[in-house]
This record gives sequence, C-alpha cells and structure tokens, in this order.
Amino acid sequence: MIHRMLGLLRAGAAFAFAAFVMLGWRGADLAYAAAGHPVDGQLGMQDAVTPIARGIHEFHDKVNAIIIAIAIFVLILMIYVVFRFNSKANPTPSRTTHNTILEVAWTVIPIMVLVYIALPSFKLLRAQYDYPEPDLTIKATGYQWYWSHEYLPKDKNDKSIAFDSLILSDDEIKEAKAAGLPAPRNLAVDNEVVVPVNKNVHVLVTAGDVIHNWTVPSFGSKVDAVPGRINTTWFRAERTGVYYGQCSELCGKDHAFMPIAVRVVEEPVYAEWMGAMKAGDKKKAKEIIKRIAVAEAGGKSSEVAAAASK
Ligand SMILES: [Cu+2]
Repeated sequence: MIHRMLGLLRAGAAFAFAAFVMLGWRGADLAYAAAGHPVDGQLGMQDAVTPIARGIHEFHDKVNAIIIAIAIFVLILMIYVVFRFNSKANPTPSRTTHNTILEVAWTVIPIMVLVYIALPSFKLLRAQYDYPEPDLTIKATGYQWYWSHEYLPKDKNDKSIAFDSLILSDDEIKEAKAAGLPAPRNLAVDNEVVVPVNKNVHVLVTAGDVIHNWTVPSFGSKVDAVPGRINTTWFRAERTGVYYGQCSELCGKDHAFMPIAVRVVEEPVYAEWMGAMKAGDKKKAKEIIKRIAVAEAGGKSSEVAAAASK
C-alpha cells in the first residue's frame, strides 16, 4: 500500500519534472524562433523582439508555472485521498462537515493567486495601450485578400508613401530563393513593410471590406482591422530582421494567403529606402531591401546588413 503510494508520488514528480523541462525548452529553441517565422520542430512561441512581446512571453511562462504547480498539487491530493480514504483503508468514515479554517483557506488562497496573476496582467495591458511618442506612423488596411500599407507624413511638408503587400506565388518564391532570399512559403510578400530598428512605430489598423486582423507574433501585435474604424497597436523592434505574421480574423476564401512581413533595418538603410520610395523609385527601394535581405540571410546578423548597406 505505502509502496504503491510512493510509486504514484514518484510518477507525479516525474510528470512535474517533465513539465518544467518543457517550459525551460523555450530558451533552447530561440535559435529556431529567431527566424521571425514558425519553423519545423519548433516548441514554444516565436522569438520576442519587442518589449511588449517579451512581456507577453514572461507572463505566459509565469502563469504556466502556476497552472502546473496547481495541477500537480491537486493530483497529489487526489492520489492521497484515493489510497488513504478508500473503503478498505478507511472503513468508518468521519462525519465532519465543516472546518472554518480550511474553508477560509481554500477561499483566500485562490483569491491571492488570482490577484498575483492579475497585477502583472494589468501592467502588461497598460503597456500595450500606453502609446509612446511615435517616430513613425503606418496605416495598415486589410482587403480581400492583401494588405495595403501607408506611411503617414510627419507634417504638412512631408510626403506620404503607400504600397500593397501581396503574397508571393510559388514561382516567385522559387525566384526569390534562387536569388538567396529565405522567402518562406505562405509568408513572403512582394512589398515588405520597412521600419527602423529601436524606433516607436504606431500602426493604425483598418479594413476596406470585411474584418481582418493585423498580427505579427514576434512584436506581440494583434489588432482587428474593422471597416470604418481605426484600431491601433505599437511596437519597438529591438533587432533587425524580417518578422512575419498572418491575417488572424477569418475573412474569406484567401484568408490564409494575406501575410504580413515587417522588415526591421538599421536607421541609415531605412532613410535610404524611404528616400527612394518618396522619389517614386520603387525599383531602387526594392534593390535596397534585397541587398539587406540577402546579407541577413547569409550572415544572420545586423552588423553584416549594416556593412552591406555602406
Ligand atoms: Cu483577412
């Protein structure tokens, strides 16, 4: 009897250990996730490259640890009850019906756990909706089935630029790959959104037909695009690279084929790209991005990309 209980306790401990190993795994698959898109065999979420996304991941891990601890605690209690109080081990059951201390404890402790979860949750929510001064504002409009992006002018002397982002066809992906670009299937687009690294970017999100959703997991951004209404999100990407997302509100037949690609580049590259776009030279703008993309795909570091831009 005692032996069986010990065996079960040991199994519980093994389960707990396995759960924590799984949690800890998130650190190990950063190398994959740094790709800015999901990869085969990946565990956990895509790498966080903004303070908000990092906050979301930390909060997720913390809540997960609490969930696992509670599940293990309840499991151990149940196992104990099954063996200690079954009809053989405990033929005359106790007639106790109330225990004030116990009842207060099992009410107050869960309240304390919930408050412990709620406080950082509100803090995170506030950070998401507490917009810092923008360095750049982009309007993203969802259409069936592509995204249109407009860079709003800083003042009345400034010029706005706009372009559509459409998914690459299989042939275009082949071409891009031949040119040394990663171009992941169902994620790569013809015109990437380009933003400078370490700058606050506000995104005004809306739609022109039905409801879409502008989502980039690595930024912790996920905002419904509702026709006739402007929703907002902000991000400050801290690492160069290209970060992908997908429309996340079922919007029709090609819902799965209207990805979002945001390329984070060093400030001088951004200025160069913006200059070309404002001059209406889309070809030159594409060349700039291609040069950075090839350098990053090969060297995987922002230094390489920065050097390539000189
Ligand atoms: Cu959509």
